[in-house]
Amino acid sequence: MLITSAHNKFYLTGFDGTTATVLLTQNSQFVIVDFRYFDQAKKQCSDSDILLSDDVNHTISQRINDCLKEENISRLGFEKDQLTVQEYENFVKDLNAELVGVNLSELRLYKSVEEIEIMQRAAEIADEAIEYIMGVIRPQMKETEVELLLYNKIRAAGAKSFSFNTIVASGHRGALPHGVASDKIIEDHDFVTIDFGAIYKGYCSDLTRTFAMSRQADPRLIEIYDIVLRAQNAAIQACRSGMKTRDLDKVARDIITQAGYGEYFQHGTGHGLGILIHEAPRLNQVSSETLQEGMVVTIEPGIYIPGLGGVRIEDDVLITKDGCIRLTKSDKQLKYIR
Ligand SMILES: [Mn+2]
Repeated sequence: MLITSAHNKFYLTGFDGTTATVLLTQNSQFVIVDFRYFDQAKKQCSDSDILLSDDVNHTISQRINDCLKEENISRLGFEKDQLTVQEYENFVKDLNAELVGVNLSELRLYKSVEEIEIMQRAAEIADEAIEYIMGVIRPQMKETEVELLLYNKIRAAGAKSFSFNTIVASGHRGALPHGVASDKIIEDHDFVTIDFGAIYKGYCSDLTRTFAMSRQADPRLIEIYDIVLRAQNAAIQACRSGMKTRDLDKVARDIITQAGYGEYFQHGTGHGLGILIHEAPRLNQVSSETLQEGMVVTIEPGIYIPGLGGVRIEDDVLITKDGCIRLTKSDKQLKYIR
């Protein structure tokens, strides 16, 4: 099996540099790198054989072909959802094996004890950062200023970066489910939704909190907050090993629909989380996976009303036999900043 995606290379070998090709055979695990990454690969991939490539006599394809020949391999799997057409054509032309497309999206479904420990810390870093922000955010700040404060906080706590472009959506921008931080000034009575995460030791957290800048916030948003919180808590209460992902989505969706806001909740209730911010399983109305012990997923219902604003509340949970354990633990009672 040829591994070309950064996330699966990291998962399988520990290599987190930008350029390497990984080859898994029945007997061995090869990491093929050029001189820039040789020392790094030696250090990070202690279970692998490190092969040096260059542009002339030992190209990546030649290195792979040597291994194929050595182990008498005629069929080689590749990640069919991860190669460009150009890269695929080059491999077909250069490699002495039949290429077989494989989808590895289920490879990282179940988290090990070590992975869960790391993800717990990634979640704690996000918890600490949102608590800090709620203490320092003030009217007249730009959304991007809040983003920068968050960034400095997670970096100081040991995170490598955000796990995706941070959403800071205040006032009417709260109606944008993916309203990344803009130049908008946060006003005295805005609701503010912040959705962000930290990458810690290669693993993502994903946390959303919505809060009010003052008690004079729009009462319709305060009502919506209560509905979203009930939906989110109900889904957390309901989730357990053996449950169908679409049934979990339905728990949150039914509460929002019964409250009359179904048409304003158009995304799924959550998604798997790990090395990637979005991975298997998906929690939405059509997903047919089954939750199992060891999966980590987000639970994040929301209501978004154009012209008014929106509310989303998100936690990361570890699925257990009888329920789930929350990895993110920030308080969810509606907070008024002033
Ligand atoms: Mn999320």
